[in-house]
Amino acid sequence: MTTHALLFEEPAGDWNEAVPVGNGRLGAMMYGQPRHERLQLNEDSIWHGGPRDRNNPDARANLPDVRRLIFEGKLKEAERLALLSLSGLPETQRHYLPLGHLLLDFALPNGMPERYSRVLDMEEGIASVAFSQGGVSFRRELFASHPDQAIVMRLTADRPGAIGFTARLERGRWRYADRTGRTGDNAIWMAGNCGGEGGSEYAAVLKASAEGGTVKAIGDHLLVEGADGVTIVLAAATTFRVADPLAEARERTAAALRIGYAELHKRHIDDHRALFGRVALSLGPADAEAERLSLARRMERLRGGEADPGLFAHYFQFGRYLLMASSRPGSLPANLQGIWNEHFLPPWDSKYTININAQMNYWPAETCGLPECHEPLFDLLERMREPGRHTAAVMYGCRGFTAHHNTDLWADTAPQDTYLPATYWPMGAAWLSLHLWEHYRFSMDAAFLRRVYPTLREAALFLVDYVTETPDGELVTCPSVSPENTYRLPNGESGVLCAGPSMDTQIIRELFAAVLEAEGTLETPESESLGNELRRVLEKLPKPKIGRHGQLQEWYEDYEEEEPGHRHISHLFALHPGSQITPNGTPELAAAARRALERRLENGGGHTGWSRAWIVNFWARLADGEKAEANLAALLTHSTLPNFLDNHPPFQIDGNFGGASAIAEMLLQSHAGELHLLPALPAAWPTGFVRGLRARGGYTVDLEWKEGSLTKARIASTVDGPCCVRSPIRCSVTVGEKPVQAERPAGLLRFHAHAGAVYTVLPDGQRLP
Ligand code: FUC
Repeated sequence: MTTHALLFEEPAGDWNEAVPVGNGRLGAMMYGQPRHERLQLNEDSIWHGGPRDRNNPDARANLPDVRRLIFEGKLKEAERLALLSLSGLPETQRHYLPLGHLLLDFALPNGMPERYSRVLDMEEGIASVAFSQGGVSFRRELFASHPDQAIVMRLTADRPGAIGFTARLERGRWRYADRTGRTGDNAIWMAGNCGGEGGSEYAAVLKASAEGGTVKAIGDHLLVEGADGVTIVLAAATTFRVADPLAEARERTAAALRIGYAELHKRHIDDHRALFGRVALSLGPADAEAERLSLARRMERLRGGEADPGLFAHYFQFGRYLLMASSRPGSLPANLQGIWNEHFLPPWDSKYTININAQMNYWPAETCGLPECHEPLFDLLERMREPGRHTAAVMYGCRGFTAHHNTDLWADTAPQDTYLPATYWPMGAAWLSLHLWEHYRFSMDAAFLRRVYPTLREAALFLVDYVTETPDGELVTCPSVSPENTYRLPNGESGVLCAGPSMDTQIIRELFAAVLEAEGTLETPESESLGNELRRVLEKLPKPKIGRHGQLQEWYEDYEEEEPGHRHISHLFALHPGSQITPNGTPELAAAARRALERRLENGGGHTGWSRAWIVNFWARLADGEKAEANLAALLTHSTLPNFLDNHPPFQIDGNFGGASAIAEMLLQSHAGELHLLPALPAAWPTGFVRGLRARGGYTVDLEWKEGSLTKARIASTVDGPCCVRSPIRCSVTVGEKPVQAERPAGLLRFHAHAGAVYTVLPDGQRLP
């Protein structure tokens, strides 16, 4: 067992106690029951139904009236007309489905299981179960191999011939597989249609090989008897990617068994460690006693107020583990449940909610050293361009491409639901496009920027056309919403549709600034540049406003809100993940953002996992380590399931990713043109180190601290350029033993960094060890 392991004392009684493995495309939740093992299975492209054009053909004709009614304050009339003319036809997108279960029924010696243990080893990406029964020790190891595109389970016992079980694949009582059977004498399969018009065909194959004993396929069961050791491999596919999913799954399982367990295991561990091992984090002295405790016990201690910084470090690494397991090059992006969904009608369809949730999933991708895991999101965004262009043209008569607050497997861009506070929000593509820009800022890869510039440009172009003039001559989005909050007019009427919610204006600023900078970097010729159009809009965008409570205003007007503790905190986008508000650069706005955040919290905010995770990121950006740590503790104690997965409730994965991102933000920030070292270090983590965090500008940063202050930083630069470090202690910089010339205005250290060089930053008076 490695240092990053989650321990469980008992088998999972339900899904919320089972542990996840995944390779980006295939996922499994392992229960670890000695006699009746259960793996709940997913394949990322198993969704109900096919692609459709759901754009409402009556949108464009009614748009001017919807706008007029909003500006006239006739909210109910505006809502009614929006509901009729802007909603998708039909109202919902597609939903994600489980593949099914692998059920293993074991023949065990008499007696009760003893010395039971269940472990999720995050460093190796292996879930395992061990117990003894009737004097025999049994062990099962499970992983989802990315290199071999299969789920692999190895079963061993310390007595020859002790392993026997039957295995079958199923989809539950009310969604039986369409077809099942055996193939050859050691494999079984199930296949069918995902359902709905245009639904994909899916197939899964399970194949086994044993040392000693026998393996037989009978009917649609596998029967293993008297084996010393067994390897089972499972593959699945759909027509979303391949023409013949059954043939594909058969070939994958056959290829995996030909490779053999030892090699499968090695290839998996090499692949997994190469990504996982990039970042190391310690938030306190090694605590061997805590590391021996089960996760349940540690959570109980934390809830009782006991300190356990190591558990926060595990939460951080679990977020990284989950991103690797649910989003790898070639897979679909991590959805609301990552890839782990057991429901045929999952909460919120287990799809991509793009007014916060999908974006939050990817916040740790760059900072936490997993930039390639970001790629599936870019692929989805790329697929959204064509439908998004159509939506922009048909619904709004605009150029460019747009999407609303959700998308699905088919990159659907038409509005989802008829849920007024969320549905009529045209900013989904713009926000997602900013992820391309972030990827560039971290890597400084100009070839990547050149490739994605057309997408950024098209997202901006839509907004150039979409914004409309207020009576005061400012340019705002309309209709839109401040996701998903409700405001009250002075006359008592309440509503959600509005003109110019702060978040939209902030996203426009961030996106347009990105496009302008990209055009500068890429030297886009004047004739092709969007520059003039963007600058014309930027000049007329409303400025951020501070409202009557001293809070950053959520809407164009200083409305009262219906639910002041609302889970969405959209108007703080400019603080995080945006970069327009910083305590040093815009202190007044930062104070107003703080006030807005405090008001949410004073009124019961942070009650969903993802909302709490966003709050921690905000506190980190406000450089308040104590508040960040307290809210992180609340995320773990109030919004985390027994298997460490985030609890909305129910399970929703975004909080895990938002929490991991927040821990990185507490230790290092780079959004303000400087490397801010330990910006929000709480007193609870006085000693520690982090290695391998990535920063904008092309840097990788290691930090060490003691007694709450920085003792050493190591900055590896991949590009030539000015480097600015912010640290509360005066520091100097060297390359090896050689001092580097630097300017040192208060709190800052400025020097010229060279590509390939590694810089050591030490507080004054401290020498290299
Ligand atoms: C938004 C949020 C909900 C939930 C859902 C998936 O609608 O407001 O809290 O996260 O997405």
